[in-house]
Amino acid sequence: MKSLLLTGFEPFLNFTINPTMRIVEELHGQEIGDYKIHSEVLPVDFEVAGKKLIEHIDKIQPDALISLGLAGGRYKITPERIAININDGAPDNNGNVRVDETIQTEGSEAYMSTLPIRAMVNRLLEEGLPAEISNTAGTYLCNHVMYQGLHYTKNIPSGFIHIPASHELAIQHGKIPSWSHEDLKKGIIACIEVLSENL
Ligand code: PCA
Repeated sequence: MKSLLLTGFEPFLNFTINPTMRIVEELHGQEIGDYKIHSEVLPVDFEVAGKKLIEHIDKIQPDALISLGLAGGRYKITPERIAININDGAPDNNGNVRVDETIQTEGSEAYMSTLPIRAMVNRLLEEGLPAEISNTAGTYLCNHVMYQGLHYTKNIPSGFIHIPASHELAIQHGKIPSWSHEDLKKGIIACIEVLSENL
């Protein structure tokens, strides 16, 4: 059986819950398609997130890497197409501020996801779950982790999926669209099944 490193993120900014955390925790140890899932939660910290990701990759030696992040305000599950070599945005959870900073001085300007993102979107739509490819992961921690993952792992499928808020988060936040936790999790399981079938 192959191994898949599945990462989520801790809460950040005014999002008091990060729905990716519960999803990855519940999927840890499960077998989906040909993959045994190994889950980790990453800090929302420009200094630490990439280093932690690389430590996990070195330790687990996964056959695939999928990172999840919350896109509060989005309506659909959105596999990301591209990560860019930029850190920029609001202060992270430890107050680090990055402005127009290069992530890897020797790295490409951008890396394309090596996940089967079109097939993932098609499967989600078949299952009645709203989905589309996103052409920007932003410049905050999600883009950072997607970029670092693609820069570091050259030979395995690797990429990032943004998800909408859960109902639990939306109740606290008050102004964002939301999905049930079960549907969010079902969508991520479907994406992993598609990856397994596309090997
Ligand atoms: N979403 C943020 C960072 C952590 C998360 O879950 C982002 O989209 O960059």
